[in-house]
Amino acid sequence: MIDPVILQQGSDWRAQAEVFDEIFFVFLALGTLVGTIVVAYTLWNVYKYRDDGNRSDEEFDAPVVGELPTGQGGPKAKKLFLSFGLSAIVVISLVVYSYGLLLYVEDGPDTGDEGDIEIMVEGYQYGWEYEYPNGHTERGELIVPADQRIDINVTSRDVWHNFGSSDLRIKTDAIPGDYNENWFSVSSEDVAAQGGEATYPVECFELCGPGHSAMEGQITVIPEDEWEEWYDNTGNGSESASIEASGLGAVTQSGVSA
Ligand SMILES: [Cu+2]
Repeated sequence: MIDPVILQQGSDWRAQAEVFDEIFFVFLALGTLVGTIVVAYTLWNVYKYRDDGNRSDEEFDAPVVGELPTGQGGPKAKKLFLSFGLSAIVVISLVVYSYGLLLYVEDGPDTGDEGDIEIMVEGYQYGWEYEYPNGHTERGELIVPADQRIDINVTSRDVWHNFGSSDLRIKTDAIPGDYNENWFSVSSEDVAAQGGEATYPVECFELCGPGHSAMEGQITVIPEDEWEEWYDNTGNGSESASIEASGLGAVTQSGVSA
């Protein structure tokens, strides 16, 4: 039942949490390195050019307001342009690097011909309702399979909410009349590591009324075969039959579009 191509692709997929953790680590490491160099160099200069009372006023080359301390092409100019050049290279590299990763986060992994599972998420005062492609609805707990890209289409039936799960690093505005898309994917390794059922708390991240802080939900990820068994028993008989007949492809074909 499980397409080997999907599993193959699934192993290459990276969860949003992994991508954001990597970006965070790269920025932290680089920031620490650059910060250490800058602070150390500053302290060294503070010591080197300290006022020990032996310097005469004529020698002192004080900075002039409104002028870059280029020293007319001397060693000061080299240092100035070296530091400008290095900063530009570091900043431009970081922009290109993080923009590339954020494009992946925006688009999500390529699911090929298999499509993906699209679930409508509707916020209300105070809770979450999920609608599966076969029309089955759940409240509070969103049950999804591992190794699949799960697309969520988030909206609200009353006021502004925000559907988010910190552990999965996803957060999407829920606005009445508007549909915001996001995706997540949990590997079967993660599910196995959590004892066959991975759970992630869901919270509302937009102050929406007196019940806001209690507006919680949960994303439950179970192995794909278990999920298919569960999913086949939801919805009405005829739809379940068509899913059984043609596999998961049929599920995604009938995906909710908005
Ligand atoms: Cu809310």
